[in-house]
Amino acid sequence: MRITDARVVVTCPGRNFVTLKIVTDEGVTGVGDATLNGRELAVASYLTEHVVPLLIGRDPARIEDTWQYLYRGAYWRRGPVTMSAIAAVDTALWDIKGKVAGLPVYQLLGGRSRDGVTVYGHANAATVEEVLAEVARYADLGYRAVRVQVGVPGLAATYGVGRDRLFYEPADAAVPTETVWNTERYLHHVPSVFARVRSEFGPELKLLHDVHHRLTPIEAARLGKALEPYALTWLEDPVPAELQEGFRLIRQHTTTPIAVGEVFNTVWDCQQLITEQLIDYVRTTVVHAGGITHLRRIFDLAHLYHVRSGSHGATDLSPVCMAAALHVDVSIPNFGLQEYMRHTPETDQVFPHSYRFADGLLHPSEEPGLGVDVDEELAARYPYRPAALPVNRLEDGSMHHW
Ligand code: EZ4
Ligand code: CO
Repeated sequence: MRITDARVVVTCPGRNFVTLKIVTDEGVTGVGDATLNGRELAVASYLTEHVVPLLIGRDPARIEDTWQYLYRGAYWRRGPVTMSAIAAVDTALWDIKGKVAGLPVYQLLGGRSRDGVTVYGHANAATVEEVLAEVARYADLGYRAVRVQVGVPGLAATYGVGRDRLFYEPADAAVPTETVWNTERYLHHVPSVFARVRSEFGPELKLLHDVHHRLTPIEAARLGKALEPYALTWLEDPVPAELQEGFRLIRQHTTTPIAVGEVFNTVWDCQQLITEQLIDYVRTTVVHAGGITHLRRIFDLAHLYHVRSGSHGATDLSPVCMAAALHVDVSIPNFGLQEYMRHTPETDQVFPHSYRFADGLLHPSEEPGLGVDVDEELAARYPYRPAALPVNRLEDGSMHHW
């Protein structure tokens, strides 16, 4: 079998997605997500100009060799653009291998380790009263885990508090929206929110919170300590993670579990975090961390150090990524949680898929391969629309982390 074609599909059914579709001489095709929020066309161009020409004529069965060829062959290693492009190729090749074998991809990864994939939903609201109603809605839908983000009094906009209830979408404008941040107000407010949520919903519901890289280690340590009575499942991205040893200070001060990694693209980004047991959940995912092949390498290292998976699954990761993530999630020994933000009906139509949600769990497709596709004709009806993620400033105008 040989690869005869590879097409890069850019589409905007409500938000932008980049998808690679690999075609073989035997008519078997595979898909991979290549979406990098706010930088979509950089990956599309990397694929079209530098990767697709190398794929034509290759044996699609050689997944590991193709991964190494694209990683080492670029000379310029790592980085989100390169690794998202490699991820798309890798994911599509796993899809093809599953279809050729007549098996869902999770069977090729060792088979099921669990009945289903526990996911968390997103309760976002401006006020505490509203967010309690949102948490209740997710609990009613059967969710066993909920991430809680709430507006901070005195701040016009807060990360994770969307304009639309069900479809939170931060990439909202061609030129980044500017938001304003105040750490003192935030640190003062958040513990009181979780006190309310925990007392209302009891001990069983898993609660999570995303700091979105906005604190320093000592501030994060203070927040982690303040949240201990409310037994969070994780505190996410407490600080920017370029400095991996920065997490040691947080660790020394709090038993609140720490999750990080949605912006990581290789195992090297979390090597120290994992091997020094500075985190509890690693949030790397298929599309941004080099595909199924490399993600499994990260999770295997994590498993040695009691670190569990907690893959990113926001709406900018397409149903193709979610389909692939579920095959990994259901098969690995150290699965923790999977983020799940519902896509809009338009997106679901462009990416027909057969994974399904029931009782707080997602179930991977039982079809051969990944069980997801891209409808290229429908995709063409939704042209690309430039959309960037926001930026964030302190009240004195200083650039801060978003
Ligand atoms: O801001 O996916 O945990 N989820 C998140 C997301 C990210 C976006 C970035 O593209 O932090 O909402
Ligand atoms: Co996050």
